[in-house]
Amino acid sequence: MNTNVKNELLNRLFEAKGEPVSGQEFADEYGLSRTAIWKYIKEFEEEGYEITSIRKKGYALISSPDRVNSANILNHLETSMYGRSVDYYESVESTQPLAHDAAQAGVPDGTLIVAEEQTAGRGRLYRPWSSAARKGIWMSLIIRPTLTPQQAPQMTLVTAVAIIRAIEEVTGIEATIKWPNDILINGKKMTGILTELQADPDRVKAIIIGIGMNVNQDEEDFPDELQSIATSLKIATGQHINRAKLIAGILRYLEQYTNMYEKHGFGPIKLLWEGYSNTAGKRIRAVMLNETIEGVALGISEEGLLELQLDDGSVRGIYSADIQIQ
Ligand code: BT5
Repeated sequence: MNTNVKNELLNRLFEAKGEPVSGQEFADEYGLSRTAIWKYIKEFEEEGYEITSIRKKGYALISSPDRVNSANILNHLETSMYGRSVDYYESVESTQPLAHDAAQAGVPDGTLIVAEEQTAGRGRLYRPWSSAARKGIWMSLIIRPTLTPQQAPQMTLVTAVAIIRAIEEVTGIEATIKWPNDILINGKKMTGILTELQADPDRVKAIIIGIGMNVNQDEEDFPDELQSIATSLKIATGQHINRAKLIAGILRYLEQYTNMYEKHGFGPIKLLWEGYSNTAGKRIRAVMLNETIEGVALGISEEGLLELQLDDGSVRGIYSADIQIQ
């Protein structure tokens, strides 16, 4: 089966916005038989697309299934690079190692690896990440910005701002950021970000941005241990959210903000970020691998470090930690 032709046919059906697409013309264009086109249409129907066949006119798309496949994302996509190439899976262990392999194989800037389900999704330090089938956004984006390896960790903060803006646009909800990689709604975790790097000593080769977002879970969809700490957009809004549209929104803001970061440095992002942070001015405990410290969060530095004023008045910059708000 030629997946490119199949994707193109699906794109045509989307672009026609419910008007019929001539099977005959499409078949002629690609040198295929009409039966081959009919087979593709049957496959789309098996995948959950509703298509009608209109005599002498062709095929019209009535509705598409709730999937985060390439065609559904493309239908909403307004970027020039990010998400223009999508590797879509029904179920994977984790999108993150797939993205690492793809990056090493040289896939284009902005290639997206996305799955309906992860059976071994992971967070920082290989903590498990719950990724129920068709309920959330489980994706890894491969980007190749012109940044130094030292600038790469700030991409977590760039991503957080992009996600907040996209959520606001699609659902009207204002989420908050908990440094460095959590997005919260009503104090509960709704999204986690995992930024990983492939680099030479002086040059970023690729950054893999893993995003895990709870979208359409009800409370009982979360495992017991997460019920008191996790939430989803559906729980917050009472509505089922179109995941493909949300992905397209995240990619648009992320492309825009990554360009801004490359061109103008961290300053403009820092301003946006501080507007959404829920930690500034609060007393927090920062749990790191080999120590735990307490103090008042002042904000973030130009390098993206969390600045903490300790009780003796000194200020410490923190690279990475788990934060508990006191
Ligand atoms: C994170 O780690 O928050 C980063 C999560 C990144 C997940 C994405 S999904 C696509 C890509 N592929 C992957 O395999 N991973 C990335 P961390 O800050 O370490 O938080 C992990 C902690 O969050 C866990 O120890 C749980 O307490 C909690 N947790 C697990 N699943 C959750 C969920 N679905 N919603 C909210 N909290 C969750």
